[in-house]
Amino acid sequence: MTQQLDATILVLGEQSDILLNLLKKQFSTIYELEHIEDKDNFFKENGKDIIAVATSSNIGITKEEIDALPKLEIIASFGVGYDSIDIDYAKKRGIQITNTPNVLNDCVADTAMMLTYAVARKLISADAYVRQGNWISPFPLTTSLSKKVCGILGMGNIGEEIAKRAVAAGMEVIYHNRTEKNNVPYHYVATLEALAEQADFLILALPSTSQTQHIINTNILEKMKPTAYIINIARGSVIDEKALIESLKHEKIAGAGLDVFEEEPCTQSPLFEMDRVVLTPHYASGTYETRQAMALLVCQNLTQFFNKNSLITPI
Ligand code: 8YV
Repeated sequence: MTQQLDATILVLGEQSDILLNLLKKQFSTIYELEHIEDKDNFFKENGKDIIAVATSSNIGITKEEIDALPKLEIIASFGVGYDSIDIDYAKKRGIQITNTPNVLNDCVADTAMMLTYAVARKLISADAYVRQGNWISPFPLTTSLSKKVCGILGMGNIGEEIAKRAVAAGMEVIYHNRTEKNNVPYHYVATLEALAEQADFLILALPSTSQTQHIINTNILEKMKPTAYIINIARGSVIDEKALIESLKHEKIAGAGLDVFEEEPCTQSPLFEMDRVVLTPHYASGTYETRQAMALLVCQNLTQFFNKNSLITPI
């Protein structure tokens, strides 16, 4: 068993028991900001002593919180995406930041494929069809994956895992990325427009940055085939959701599988009325195994930091 470190961690936002339990096991003092009533007073009293923060991709950290922690040295984030952290601002202050890449690649790629199968084979409608006792007539025909073109936008570590699974499904993989990768066997398409034109399934696996904000907009959606589907396991911000809804309404594309939304949690949307979409609650990494591995990596990074060793997954 690892020895508990005499160290204080400030946890931001509502975090899972998997992360909290591990933090409590490994570090002597854990403050959960979410459960502190007088937050201003907490920052006044303790802010100057806190050097380590644990947060997550969905919570991040605000500039005000960074400012209220003048001795902050490390932000350990649970999640691979770090669009909720102002990295430049933190780095200017000399704060180190870690995330949890790679340990979630398999589950996120599985989710991309699960949504791909679900939209193509109309899984949700087919399930309802049986449950509602409608199986007196045959279910309408659905769409095959094999021999179809899977266009991946963003050939990073997650994109590569999606590509392997798409190949296993008999698909032809093409991709667009900021730069062509010389270590992947898939056809590189030089522009997003051309990728959108060619893909039968356009899968988004790119990070959310100021450059990728609404990268999927009316112009790109207009390029897609009316028989094509779009799958998003990246971030809601990469799609102009209003434009997507319009495109689905007017049958400009065949359907969508979405794990992420422009506003999360998403509790109401015109998408809810559409049976050509399959929606999941930003849960791509949400398996016991992957969340455990992510929590462990957060704790390992913090342990390395307190022991003055090099960080495992610095940003
Ligand atoms: C997490 C994610 O579910 O890793 C990411 O970037 O979006 C997800 O894996 C989420 O951030 C956990 O809070």
